[in-house]
Amino acid sequence: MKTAIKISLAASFVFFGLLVAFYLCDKPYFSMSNLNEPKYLFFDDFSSYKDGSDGSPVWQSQKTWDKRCDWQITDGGEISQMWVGEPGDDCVILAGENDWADYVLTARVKIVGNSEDSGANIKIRAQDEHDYYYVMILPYWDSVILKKHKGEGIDEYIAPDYDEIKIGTGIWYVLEAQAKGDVISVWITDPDGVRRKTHEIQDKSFAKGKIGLATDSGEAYFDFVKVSAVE
Ligand SMILES: [Ca+2]
Repeated sequence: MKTAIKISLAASFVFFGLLVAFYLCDKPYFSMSNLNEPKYLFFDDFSSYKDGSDGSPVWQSQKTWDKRCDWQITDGGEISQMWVGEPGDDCVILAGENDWADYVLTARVKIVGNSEDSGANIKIRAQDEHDYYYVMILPYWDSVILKKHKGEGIDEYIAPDYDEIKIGTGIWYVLEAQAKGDVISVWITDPDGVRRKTHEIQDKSFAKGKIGLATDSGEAYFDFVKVSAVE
């Protein structure tokens, strides 16, 4: 009798464990690979998508300036965007939740091509395709830029550009954009592993919002996108 109870208890645990495992596997922000990193609000290394897919439904490509850009998961397990529009066009893709407030977004970013306008950026506290903070790297100008975008076509500098770095093309950089209260901070890590703080400013425009990736007049790749809560 006791053995029978033990066996049925064990079976219940196994059944319940499987249920939990299946539930977690189904969550887009909670792949089994980040079970060891529970502090992430979000993690994507793009390894779980089919080549050529667009990252949906986790990532939502935005229609900006009446145009929706094509984003693609490449066979390297990165998400990329090949620019096909006019100079100044922006391709934006968003993920995450509207109520994320204090967090740091980390992403690997690589730009291919080096026209005067070509750049890539990561966005924090995004309300929609037009309203957010963003951190952009521009290889032609060797600059890291922190800006705010409010409404269609309105771009606002909220901090001086950081120019004390060489931004190469075809090379991975790690960008970190942090929002904590009204303080926005930015770091960049170069291919040698040197991490520099490029910005720390105060701004109250956006208190919460999603994360985003974008290209400006160029082709760029993004990988290892992580969002960690900041206490
Ligand atoms: Ca990857």
